[in-house]
Amino acid sequence: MPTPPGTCKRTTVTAALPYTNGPIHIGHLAGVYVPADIYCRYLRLRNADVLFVCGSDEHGVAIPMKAKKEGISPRELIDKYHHIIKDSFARFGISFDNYSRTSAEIHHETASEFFKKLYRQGDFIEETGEQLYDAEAGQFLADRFVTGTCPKCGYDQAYGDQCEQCGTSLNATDLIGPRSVLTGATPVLKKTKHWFLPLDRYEGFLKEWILEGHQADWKPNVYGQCKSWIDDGLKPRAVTRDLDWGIPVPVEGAEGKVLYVWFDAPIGYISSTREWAQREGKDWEPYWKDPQTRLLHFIGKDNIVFHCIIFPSMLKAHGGYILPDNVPANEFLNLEGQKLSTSRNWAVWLHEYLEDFPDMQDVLRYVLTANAPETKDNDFTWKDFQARNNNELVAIFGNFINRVAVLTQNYFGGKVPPAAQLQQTDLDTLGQLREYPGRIGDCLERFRFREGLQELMNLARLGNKYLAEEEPWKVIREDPERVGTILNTALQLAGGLAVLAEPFLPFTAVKLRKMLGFKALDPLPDWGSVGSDATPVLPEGHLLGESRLLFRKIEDAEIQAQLEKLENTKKQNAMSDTPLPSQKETIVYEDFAKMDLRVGTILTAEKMPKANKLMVMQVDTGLDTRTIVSGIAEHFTPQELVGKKVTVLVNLAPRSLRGVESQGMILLAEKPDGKLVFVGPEDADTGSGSTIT
Ligand code: B3M
Ligand code: ZN
Repeated sequence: MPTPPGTCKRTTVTAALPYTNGPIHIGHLAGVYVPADIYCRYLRLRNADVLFVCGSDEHGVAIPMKAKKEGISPRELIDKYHHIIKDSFARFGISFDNYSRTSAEIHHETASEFFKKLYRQGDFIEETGEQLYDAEAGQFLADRFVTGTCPKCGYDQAYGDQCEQCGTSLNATDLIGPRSVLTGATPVLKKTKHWFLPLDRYEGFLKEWILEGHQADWKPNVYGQCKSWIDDGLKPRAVTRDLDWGIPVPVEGAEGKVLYVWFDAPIGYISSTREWAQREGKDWEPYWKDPQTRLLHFIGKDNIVFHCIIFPSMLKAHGGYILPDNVPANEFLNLEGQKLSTSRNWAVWLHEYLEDFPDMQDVLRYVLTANAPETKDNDFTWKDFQARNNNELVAIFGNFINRVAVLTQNYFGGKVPPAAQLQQTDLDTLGQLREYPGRIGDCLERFRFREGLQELMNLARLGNKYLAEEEPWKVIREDPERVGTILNTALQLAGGLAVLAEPFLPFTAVKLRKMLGFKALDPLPDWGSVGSDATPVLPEGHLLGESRLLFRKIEDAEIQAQLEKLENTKKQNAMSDTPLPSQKETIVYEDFAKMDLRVGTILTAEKMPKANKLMVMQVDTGLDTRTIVSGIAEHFTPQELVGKKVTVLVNLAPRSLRGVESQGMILLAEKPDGKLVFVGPEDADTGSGSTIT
């Protein structure tokens, strides 16, 4: 049965281990890391014992595939992206207690021991069977090395181990019409030995643990996927692979084989915990073995089967481990209406965002939480990003805080004034403030982060409404004491925001606490103390700090720059999608010898009036200076062209273009993004007319 949050001794929170085949993008953040971080920050503010672990997932076929594409070794690839990922998480405020990596020795050791225990217990089926093999590449095809049609949903880009469309886990031989990703060849079947985890043997346990035990508290999208797999009948799954990249299978007769990445990766959570415990001098076992520990996995929906069916079956088989209490998987986030894609560079990369929008981590945290795909796929657009920043963070949250700080500075020298005579309106407002820790806390404990953020913004709205109704700027003339009471009340709301915003907007919370005169190392007021008049967050006489704007407006030009970046990506993708024109029919040398190519220099250039694409140029070919007309006016300005050395086909018959005779052809090439470049001998003698052979 689920462990109610308030009754557990400690909480272990894991976040899916990102593959080191690329950087982190907003889909990863919205789906997994921002909600997990909000949840852990909240628990810390409730003085709970929480451990938040993650690390880089450095095995699996995705790594050697990407390394080959980048022309580097798998080792170089994982080092490159592990550091980019780890650094960008830290700069974005994802507050892991430990961020490890599955290439670490401690993980190899932990995963090997785990495998050997199941092996010794006889939990695996050892079987020599037929697997897909690419005879051309001389390699077995597993996981992403093979693609084909999913037998369950018909998706034609399913991988050998999983269909990303419907989430079903697959054995490669299940695929319809499999194709090798390495050579495109149709695979053949070849015998090889592997070790299988007999998931069917855990059907009874899974039915009782999930279908009976978690129907009420697991998200419908998670529970539903588990139910459909269990109802479809579970099959043995290979947990070893014929690969040279991964953790060697630690038993006799397994040369050339490694652990399947989805066998070792979830054990990475345990390794990361062990690594943390070694560093901190703690005992790791209670976080994974004490029944009074609550274990939570934050993941994306394509990882549900591994975290709810396979890993729990492994833990059950091993014995001695607790099982996840909840797996609050999110759906997917799209970008400008299209699926995010690492391979097609269709993404907003975290490390690039941090460069383009310095000191604005919380704006992205805010927008990704406000649009979180908690129950269905959702979309990120740059226009919405700008609107939410300008119309919500600046206009509501920032505006309220700025008014309270400036008015207190102007009327009371920045000191919290006495709350002399509280009127009903003040009491009502403070009464509402007292409800917010519970309202927001309840949302977070049910993994409803969007709702929790909406409640936080409602508190800021309450502050604006209160000031608008009490109008201290008018009352100050005849009743400064009343204004003191109004601002004291408003400051309690501001102090409440400084505490309650921390899980969502940690960078803003720090700025706000400084503005409110807290020192960086002051212990944070307790979550539950917000609104209590026994321990006001901002007592009378407390001196505020220097006031500053918490948020700035985002200008159209900044958004336009991002949209242009995506437009370029679209063009590059379109180019790479467009098959290159096949080679023309073969010509003989004599045909080529007829062409007279010279090095020319453009002396003058001007756009042809009323012809958008045409540029009229005077070109020194070394033989003479002649007029050449080219359709390049949308790619270059006349200024860019003057002095340019170009390759000219000088013996092309003259052609009249819009009444201007063109006497030759300048050679250009088109790049994937559609830009034109000169095929030009930059270092050749200018206008020498030397013949190119
Ligand atoms: N590396 C991420 C993914 O499938 C995968 C998660 C592992 S969590 C143990 O996108
Ligand atoms: Zn499918």
